[in-house]
Parts: sequence; C-alpha cells; structure tokens
Amino acid sequence: MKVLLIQAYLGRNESDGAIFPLGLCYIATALKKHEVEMFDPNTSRKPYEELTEKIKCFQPQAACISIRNVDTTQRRDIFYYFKTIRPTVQLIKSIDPEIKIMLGGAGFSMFAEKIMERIPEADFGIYLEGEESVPELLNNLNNPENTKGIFSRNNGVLKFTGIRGMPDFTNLPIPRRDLLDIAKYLHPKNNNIGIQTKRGCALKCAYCNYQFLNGAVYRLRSPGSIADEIEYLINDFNIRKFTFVDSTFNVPQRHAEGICNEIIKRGLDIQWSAWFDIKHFSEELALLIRKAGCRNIGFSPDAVTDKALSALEKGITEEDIKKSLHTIKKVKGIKAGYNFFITSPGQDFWGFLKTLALLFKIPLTLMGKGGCRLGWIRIEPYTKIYEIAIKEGLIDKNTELLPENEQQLSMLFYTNPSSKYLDVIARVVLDLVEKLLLPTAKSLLNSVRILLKFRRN
Ligand code: B12
Ligand code: SF4
Repeated sequence: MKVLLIQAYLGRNESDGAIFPLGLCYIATALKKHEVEMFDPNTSRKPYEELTEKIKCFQPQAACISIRNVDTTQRRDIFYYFKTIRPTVQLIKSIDPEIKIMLGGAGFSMFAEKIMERIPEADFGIYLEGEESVPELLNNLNNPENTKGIFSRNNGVLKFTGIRGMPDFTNLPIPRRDLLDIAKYLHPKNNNIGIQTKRGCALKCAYCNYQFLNGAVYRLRSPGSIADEIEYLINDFNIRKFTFVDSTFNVPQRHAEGICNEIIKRGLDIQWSAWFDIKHFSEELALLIRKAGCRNIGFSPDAVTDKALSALEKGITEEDIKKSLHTIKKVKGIKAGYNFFITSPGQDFWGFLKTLALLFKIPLTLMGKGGCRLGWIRIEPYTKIYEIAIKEGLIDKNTELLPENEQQLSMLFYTNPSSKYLDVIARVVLDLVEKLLLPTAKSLLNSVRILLKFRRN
C-alpha cells in the first residue's frame, strides 16, 4: 500500500527551526512492507500547495499525520498549532476522499478522543507509540476492531479498541532518515535532529505527562546500537550534530556512561546536546560526556527553594542546583541552560525573588557558559498539576485542556493562587529584562569589544 507520512504543519515559522520528525521515521521503518513517502510542510514555502502536489503525484491510499505539538506551552508566546490540523485533513479528503487518514503523535495521544471528535473527517487515531499498531491497522483496514490501541468510526460512532502494551523499543531497528532532505533541518544554533536512546521516565515531576506517553519503566537501547545509529547519520548524511531526545540522558547513569564509552571507543567526532537530571550529575560524568561530544546541557530544576522543589516532586534540593552550577563552571567546553517556573505550587515571595534573581545569577556565575529561562506551567492532562489546579480552584473538572483558541489556551497556565500579584510583577519584569536590559547589555558588551579591538590595532 502507498502511505504518505506527514508531519503536522505548525502554522508559522519557528525561529528555532523545524524539528526533524523522528516519530515518523520510526513509523516509516516499521512499514517496510509498504511504499512510503514523507512530507514536512514546516520546511516548505507553500505548505498546502506543496502538500497538494505531493498527494496528486504520489497518490497514497493512506495518510498518517503526526501531531507532535498542539501548542507552544509558553505563556509569553501563546500560539495554537492545532488549528492547522482540520484544514490539512479536509484538504487531503478534498483531493481524494478515498485516502484513509490516521492521526497519531504525542500531541494527539494527550487529547485523542477530543481530537477525533473535533476532526470528524479523520478515519483513525492511533494511541501512543505506533510502531506495532500502524502496520497492523494497515493490514486490517476493513476490520479495525482487530487492532488494539485504535480509534475508529462505526457508522459515525467513535470506537476505541483499548490500550495496548508499549512496543519492544530495545529491539526496534535504527529509524531510517532518508525520506526527507535532512539538510533542511540544520540550524546554526540548535540540534534539530534527534536520536532516542531510551523510552520512559521513572521520575515523577508534577507537571509532566511523560509517564503517560512513554511509561514509567525505562526501555533502553544498547550503547552499540546507539553508536551504530550515530555512524549511520555520519556516513549517510554527514550529520555530526544532534540531540538525544530522551526524558533525561543520565538516568539510568550506567546506560549513559555506556553510550559515552562506546562513542569514545569508536572515536566518533560529534557534538550533541541532551536533557540531564541534576541529581545524577557529577564532575566525573561532566568530564565523560564532554569527551564523548556533549556541548550543551539542558537542566530543568523548575524551582529554586526546597519547598517548591518538593511540591513539584523534583527529588532534588537547592544544594543540588548550586553544585551543578559549580560543576558546569569548572568543566570547560560544556554550556548549560536552566529552566524554571516563575510560579509553581509551593512558591512563596522569597522563592519568587530568588527565581527572578537567577536571570542574572546564572549567566554571571557561568560567565558565557549558559543561561536561564523562566516560564509558566501549561496544565496538561495526565499530570499531578492538573489535579492540583482543580483542587486549588484554578480550573474545574469540566475545563477543556484542548482549547478552542488562543484565548482559552491563555487560561491553561498554572499560577499559584496565594501569590497572584507576583504573577503580574513577573510578566512586567520579564518583559523589561528581555526587551530592554538584555539587548542593552549585549550591545554594550559588543561596543566594548569593538573598542578594545580598535585600541589593540
Ligand atoms: C525531545 C523533545 C523536544 C526537543 C526536540 C529535539 C529534536 N532534535 O528532536 C526540543 C527541545 C527542541 C523540543 C521543542 C519543542 N517541544 Co518538545 N518534546 C520533546 C519530547 C521530550 C520527545 C519527542 C521525541 O522526539 N520523541 C521520540 C519519538 C520517537 O517519539 P514520538 O514523536 O512521540 O513518536 C511516537 C508516537 O508519538 C507515535 N507517532 C508519532 N507520530 C505519529 C503519527 C502517526 C500517524 C501515528 C500513527 C503515530 C505517530 O509513534 C512514534 C513512535 O513510537 C516530547 C515529550 C515526549 N515524551 O514525547 C516533547 C513534546 C513533544 N514537546 C512539546 C512542546 C510543547 C515543544 C515546543 C512547542 C516547546 C517550545 N515552545 O519550544 C517545541 C516545538 C518544536 C517544534 N518546532 O516542533 C510537547 C507537546 C505537547 C503540547 N502541549 O503541544 C511535548 C509532548 C512535551 C509535553 N508533554 O509538553 N521538544
Ligand atoms: S520532567 Fe523530565 S525528569 Fe521529570 S518526569 Fe518528566 S521527563 Fe521525567
């Protein structure tokens, strides 16, 4: 069967560049018995026109749309990606109503039933990881009830065949990357090509639904197969920069060490970034990852005070954050970005001030080796923060977490009810810092640099 795999159109150009659709690469690899092509509107100048052309030319019998993000999750950059999905589905059906349309992806699974209701033109929805369910469904298109993990319609009535177990990730083949022009995803600053070394996360941060998406038990790939995948990217595409897209790269720590040792043993000349858990971060590990090519680390301590850290169930302390800063400062060649929430459960006035101070403290401590981003928690389904927000009266059980528009989306960010005024102050301060102070500091620094250069000459 001819199958067209489509990455959902985000509806705008992201300054961080388009993300290479790793999920679709896994699906494409699982469809080895089918004729598969891929299309990413996010790298085209005329997304809908080019999609139309692709469909007319390839004439697929099935189209799989990967809904990775539904929105930005950023309160200061509210944008609702989801609004492009129904027009895309309608466009495909208008070209050929016989094409069977399947929706899937992390963003889809979080709101599966609602999305199927809001897009009645979609034939099927595939819940969670799709490597086993998609090929099985394609073989049973007339009897979808035989495939677990599927939303389908029977005389217009939506049916769900029930949750299926997660695929055996450890033994999945290396995902193919040859169906799109990978060069379009190269970005001067970001590593938009991903490699996945594990699925699942055993940590339980209160705002995160990773356990719903990929389970609470780690499914690990062997260091050898990770290194093979890196060699495939180098040899076939000359890609030497990428991100490990795992929940956290360094948990379990032995696995991370094994991967680094394998990279070093094979002498792979690469540069990569990854998310790291602060608790399991040490100077020895920092030295090892640097030797293996790590250049950028993402940390998500999310809160500063022990009270807020404990309310977010982070399993770390303020002391752990300080230690990590010290390590990054000491180990040359690695940069780190820290993410925090302005207001979270357990946040008080003191914590709020400390959080704002980090905007300056982290860049100054790391002296050009990193920075800090402050944001708000987007209340997502299958999280503890959803329950907390209901308990605190911020939302109620009937609040729709898949909003209709950006206005409704703006109401889905967590703010601590005991410190609402801090929220307003934070937004003003952040605007001031990002729009005025930081640009001024940067241009001042540049002027000083130019002046020094001029004097030297
Ligand atoms: C790594 C990651 C990133 C990295 C990506 C780096 C890279 N080079 O790839 C970075 C940090 C850049 C990033 C950025 C963003 N991300 Co992000 N990211 C993730 C994360 C942790 C993993 C994604 C991944 O690669 N998974 C590995 C692949 C193999 O899995 P997969 O894509 O889910 O695909 C599987 C299934 O979903 C399914 N499937 C996928 N597509 C399809 C299609 C069909 C038809 C079928 C049947 C099945 C199917 O099968 C696949 C194989 O099992 C997820 C969380 C998660 N656990 O999924 C968030 C996540 C996808 N991101 C999210 C968000 C919001 C963003 C940003 C918008 C944040 C921001 N404002 O900057 C941006 C958007 C960037 C963009 N242009 O798309 C949200 C989306 C939810 C939402 N509310 O919209 C998630 C779910 C996290 C969360 N819970 O909030 N992200
Ligand atoms: S935020 Fe990261 S570490 Fe915490 S549960 Fe989610 S994936 Fe795991």
